[in-house]
Amino acid sequence: MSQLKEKLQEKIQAHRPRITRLTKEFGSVVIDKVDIGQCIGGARDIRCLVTDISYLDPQEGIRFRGKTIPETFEALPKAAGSEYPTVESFWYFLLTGEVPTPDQVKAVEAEFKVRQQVPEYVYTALRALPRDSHPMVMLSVAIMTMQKESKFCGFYNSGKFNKMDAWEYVYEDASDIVARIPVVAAFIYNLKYRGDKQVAIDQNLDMGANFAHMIGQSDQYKDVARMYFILHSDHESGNVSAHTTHLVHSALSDPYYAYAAGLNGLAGPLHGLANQEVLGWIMDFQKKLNGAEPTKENVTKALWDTLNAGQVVPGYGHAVLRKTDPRYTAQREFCLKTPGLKEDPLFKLVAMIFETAPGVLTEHGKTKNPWPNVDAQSGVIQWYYGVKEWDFYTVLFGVGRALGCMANITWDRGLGYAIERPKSVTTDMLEKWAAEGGRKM
Ligand code: HAX
Repeated sequence: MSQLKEKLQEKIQAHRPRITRLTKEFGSVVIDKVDIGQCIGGARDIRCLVTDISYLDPQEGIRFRGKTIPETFEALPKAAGSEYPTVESFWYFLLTGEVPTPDQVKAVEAEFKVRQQVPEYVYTALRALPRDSHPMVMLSVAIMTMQKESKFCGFYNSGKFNKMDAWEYVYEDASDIVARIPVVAAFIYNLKYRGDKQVAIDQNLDMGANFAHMIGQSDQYKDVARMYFILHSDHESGNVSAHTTHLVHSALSDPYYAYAAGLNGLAGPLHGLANQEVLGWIMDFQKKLNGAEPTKENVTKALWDTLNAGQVVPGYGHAVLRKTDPRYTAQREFCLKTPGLKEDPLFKLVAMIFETAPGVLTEHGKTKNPWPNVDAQSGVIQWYYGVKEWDFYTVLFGVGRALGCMANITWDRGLGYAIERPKSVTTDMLEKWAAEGGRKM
């Protein structure tokens, strides 16, 4: 058993009695109410999911295992010659809640080197798809194609399946998916945009650095990849991709089925596809400018044109957050400290939208949160480094999100969480309860 798996075993065993006690002794303690608005309005704010991997505070933003983004970056061991941690060290931290030592990080890196070999049939399947398929379709297909490798599924079918050990097989699949997904993403990038000019894995590089290498990027992009994958990893478990992954896995569908489903949710424009939409919106705006300088006035007009056309301003608003997303801030700070990037016209335009959009959205009066989310800033960095194919941006999100979704379902099995099955009601029932001033219990 690897060091990480051993540590995880220890943590899961220590945690199990807490869940047993809560269920057995305190199962009927009420923690929330549900109103008709929440039933119709996407179950917003109903506290009915449990995760210790991350927590999203509406004002403060995300904490991974209790740490803010700056605290996380500060605490974790750094990649050689970089001020950013490796994705491998972050994976250890997400899974266990402990900051790994440099040796523990090395062990995960070595484990990933073995796991990251993608079976050739995945590439054959991807090459057989129409080349103009959306890259998120390709990523989802690639994950589904590998389902036949599932160790969890093998364990389930072995006749020896039991609830106590099931997490170990989820861990195996989860680690395989996390180690392979950047390699698959690089293959898709090269297949779609670089004439199928493929680049072999460099065994000496950590995950972020190897991704940069495989898509033909500069040394500087290694940190972009590390930062990007970590920032996009987890946002507690109610968001569409994490919740879908959790829901599908709750039926004991294996991690391949579960994450392919999560990716399909991530591909929605109100969720992960928003990063592609942001770049599309900016490019449209620039085209309409026809060479003129962007100003606060013409940005304001473009925002109102979008709103008056009944569309959303991509990259702004959030279902939970009520302040600027600290994932936005972390990326903005990366831009501000990177010579060249902070003078880049696209960055300047995004900064101007940041100055303008919250006021416009507040005046528009609909959104509960007029502030930017993670997707408002991320495309600018990719564009600056030459990853200009913006329909690929959600794939980058999907690589990062795998870390959170896979850590979560490993713990779901470790703690034996139940199959998810909320109760539905009819409109007639809602109308009856509305007339009666509430449901009689
Ligand atoms: N532009 C225009 N209108 C917006 C808006 C925006 N950016 N954000 C919210 N609204 C509107 C909603 O569409 C809704 O209108 P209706 O009453 O007509 O339905 C109203 O304001 C209230 O919405 P809300 O309660 O503030 O927000 P929701 O929880 O319903 O939705 C969304 C949250 C993120 C989906 C929403 O803010 C949105 O569509 N934003 C733009 C798309 C985007 O950036 N998505 C990425 C979010 C981060 C993420 O998940 N990344 O993966």
